[in-house]
Amino acid sequence: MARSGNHPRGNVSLERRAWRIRRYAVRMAAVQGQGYIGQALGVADILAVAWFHALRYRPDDPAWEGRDRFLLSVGHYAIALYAALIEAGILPEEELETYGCDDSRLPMSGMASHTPGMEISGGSLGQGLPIAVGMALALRHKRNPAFVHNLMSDGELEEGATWEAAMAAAHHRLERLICIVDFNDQQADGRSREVLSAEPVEEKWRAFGWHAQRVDGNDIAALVAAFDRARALSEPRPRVIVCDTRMCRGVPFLERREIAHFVRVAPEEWERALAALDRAEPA
Ligand SMILES: Cc1ncc(C[n+]2csc(CCOP(=O)(O)OP(=O)(O)O)c2C)c(N)n1
Ligand SMILES: [Mg+2]
Repeated sequence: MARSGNHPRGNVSLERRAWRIRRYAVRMAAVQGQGYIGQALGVADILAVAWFHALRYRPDDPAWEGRDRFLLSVGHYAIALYAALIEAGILPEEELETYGCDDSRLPMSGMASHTPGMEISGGSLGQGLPIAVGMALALRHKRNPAFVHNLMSDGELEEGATWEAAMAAAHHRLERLICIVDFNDQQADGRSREVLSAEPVEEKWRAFGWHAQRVDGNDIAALVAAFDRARALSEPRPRVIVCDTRMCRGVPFLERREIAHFVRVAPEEWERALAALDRAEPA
C-alpha cells in the first residue's frame, strides 16, 4: 500500500501547525460568536502531532481505504477537528466562514454525513471507543493495516460503554487501536476530579489490559514520543495516551479565567484572542 504524505503541505514545524489550528478555531468561533473554543485551544497540540506526525492519509482522497482512522468521539470538539482538517488541506480555508451556518458542511457537532474527514457522528458521549473497537476488528478482518485513533474526553471516562469497549479491545488484542484521552480536568458540571474522579487513570487502563502512557498534552515533544511509542510497540494490546491539557491554552487572558466547559467570550474579545495568538507566532 502506498505511503501517504504525513506532511502534505510542506515542511512546517509542529508548533506552527498547532498555532495555525488554534487560529482557525478562533476564527470559526468568531463567526458564530460561540463554540467550544477552550477545548479546541487545549487539544491543538494533540491534533498537530496526530495529523502532521502520526497519521497516514491523503488530503486529496480523504476516504482512501488505507488511511489511518481518526474518530472524534467528542462531537462537541468538532471546531478543533475542522481546524486540523483545514490545515491538512482536506477542507478549504474559506469554508471556515460557514461554521455553524445553515447548509454548512461544518455543523457545530461533528457529523460524518456532512464533513470529509469526520469518520463518525460523535457527541453522544461514550460511543467513540465502542465504534473504534468495531472498526479495528473490521480492518483486521480485511487485512488492512491502518491504525484506528479515538479522541475522547475525561468526561467520557464516566460512561460505562467506554469500559465495556476497553475490555473488548484488550480481549481481541487490538494492537492497532490507539485511544487518546483529553484530560482537561473539566466537564459540564465542574472539575472532573471533583465530579467523579477517574484517577488513577493509567492504572485503570492497565488493569483492563491496555498499554498506557500519560503525558503533558500541551508538550509537542512529549506527544511525538508517545505517539511514536504507541505505534511502534510490538505488544499485542490496545494503547492509550492520557493527555493532561490546559483549556484555552495559547490565549493567556482566557487561560487565566475560571476554567469552564463553555467559555464565554465577549464579541470584541475574539479579536483580542487572535491578537494574543499572533504575538506568540512560532517559527
Ligand atoms: C451521553 C451524553 N451525556 C451527556 C451529554 C451532554 N454533554 C455534552 S458535553 C458534556 C461534558 C462531558 O465532559 P467532557 O467531554 O470532559 O467536557 P469538556 O472537557 O468539554 O468540558 C456533557 C455532559 C452528551 N453529549 N452525551
Ligand atoms: Mg473534559
